[in-house]
Amino acid sequence: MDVSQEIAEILSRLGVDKSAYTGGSRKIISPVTGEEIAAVNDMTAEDAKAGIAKAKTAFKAWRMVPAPRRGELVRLLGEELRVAKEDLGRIISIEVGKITSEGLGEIQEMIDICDFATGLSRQLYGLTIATERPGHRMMEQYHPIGPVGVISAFNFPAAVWSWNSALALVCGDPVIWKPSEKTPLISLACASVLDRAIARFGDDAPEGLHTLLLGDRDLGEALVDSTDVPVISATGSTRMGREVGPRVAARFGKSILELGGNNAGIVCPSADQDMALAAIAFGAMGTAGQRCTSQRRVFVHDSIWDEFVPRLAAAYKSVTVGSPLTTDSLVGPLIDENASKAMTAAIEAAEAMGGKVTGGERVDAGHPNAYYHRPAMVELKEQKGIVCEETFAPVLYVMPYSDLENAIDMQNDVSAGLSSTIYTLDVREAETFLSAMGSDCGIANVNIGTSGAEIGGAFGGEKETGGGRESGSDAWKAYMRRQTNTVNYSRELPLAQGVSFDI
Ligand code: UN1
Repeated sequence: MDVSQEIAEILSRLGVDKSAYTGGSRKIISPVTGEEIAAVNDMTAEDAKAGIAKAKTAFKAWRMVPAPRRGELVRLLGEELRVAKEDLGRIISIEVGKITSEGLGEIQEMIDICDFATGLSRQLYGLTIATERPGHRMMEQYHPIGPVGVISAFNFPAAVWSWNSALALVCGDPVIWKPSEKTPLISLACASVLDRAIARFGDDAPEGLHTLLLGDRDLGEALVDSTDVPVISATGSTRMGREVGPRVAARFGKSILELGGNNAGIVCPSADQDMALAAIAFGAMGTAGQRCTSQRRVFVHDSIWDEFVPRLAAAYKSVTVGSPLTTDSLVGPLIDENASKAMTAAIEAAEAMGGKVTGGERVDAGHPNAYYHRPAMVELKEQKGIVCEETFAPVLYVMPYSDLENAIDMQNDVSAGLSSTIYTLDVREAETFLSAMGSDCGIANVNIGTSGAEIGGAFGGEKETGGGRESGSDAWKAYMRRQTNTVNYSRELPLAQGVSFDI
């Protein structure tokens, strides 16, 4: 069966109407084969406006549904995702090119956040705070804030939506989703799965609780500029975030930005080298280097360079590159020709700086319009030029260091600040890396890779990564408005700070 037929069967099984993905003007190409697998109609800015208006009405009802009851909807979504896991994972493999276990892993991440959010729905706590005035009580509470606009990227086309939606829904907020124009099919499938959960949930889920906007950037712009969408959660390039952030701020909206990464690891003399090798292999070559958490730089201590770097090069030579739909491939295709060109250009730039390249060449997987590359590592003497930029492809820059403080400075000396890691068995080195003088990233690990974060932690990073936090910990607070309440139950009116105002 060819992939377009398979996609059609899966989508119909998931309840997606055929008219949604056939006969439209936007051709959807599978990176696996380079063939057209669907043709989707773009929506218009008018559709976006209508979606926002519906979400605004839905908000009025949804905010009054008790949070634990809202959690029940997300629990049902988790159940539906469990049932649809294989199908959804397969769509991701076909539409984005992730290998099977990574496609399924992405759906597992969605199930996990649903479990998290269901529990969270009973824990949207504020504090009670001691007041200086007698006969008074002070507390804070969190209230639903309004429709949340979610703008997501191709590389985590479903999980990023679910991190945002599961939290937003339990927090009492409708969601309007503008996915990448490269991934409408998994978006349609996710919307359909959520509709199934809503149908089981019952009447207290208002119409307009979730809206999918398929199409170009004008749809995203409608969200970004609307005062009816108080929160915009945007995942994508720093270039995109640079436009979104100020526009949302200009209307005093809140944005949660999850942008680029240029994630590094440091391999110390005491490192468990087998473990470091496996972690770097997954971090740098996994998902064909197309995660924002992908490892792009590694600093290897001089004393172990000659032992470690050849082993890494051997892994780059032996990794299986090929169709993600077969079980033995570890590295699938790049998303499109542009990604392939960017990869080649980065390698050429690094070579021009004297870099020694292993891998990187295009691999013939029998599909001339699909872009498979062997992952590349480039050994360099120092960090400069292209190394300081994020190239969304599997290119790893390998550089030596002699002093840990200097390695930490180099790792921090890029504009992005998402993820980072250190491989060491030395507690002083590990703790230094995690300390105030250590990694400046939102994620800093010890003896695991830069990618593959669990949903329980807050996910996001500093500097040009945008500063937003999604997913676990207390990231939910960004989806609610905080209110401080002071109640006077006395018969006096003492003013704060001892001010007197007698009339
Ligand atoms: C992304 O690439 O946008 O840590 C998100 C990870 C995943 C999420 C990546 N849990 O790699």
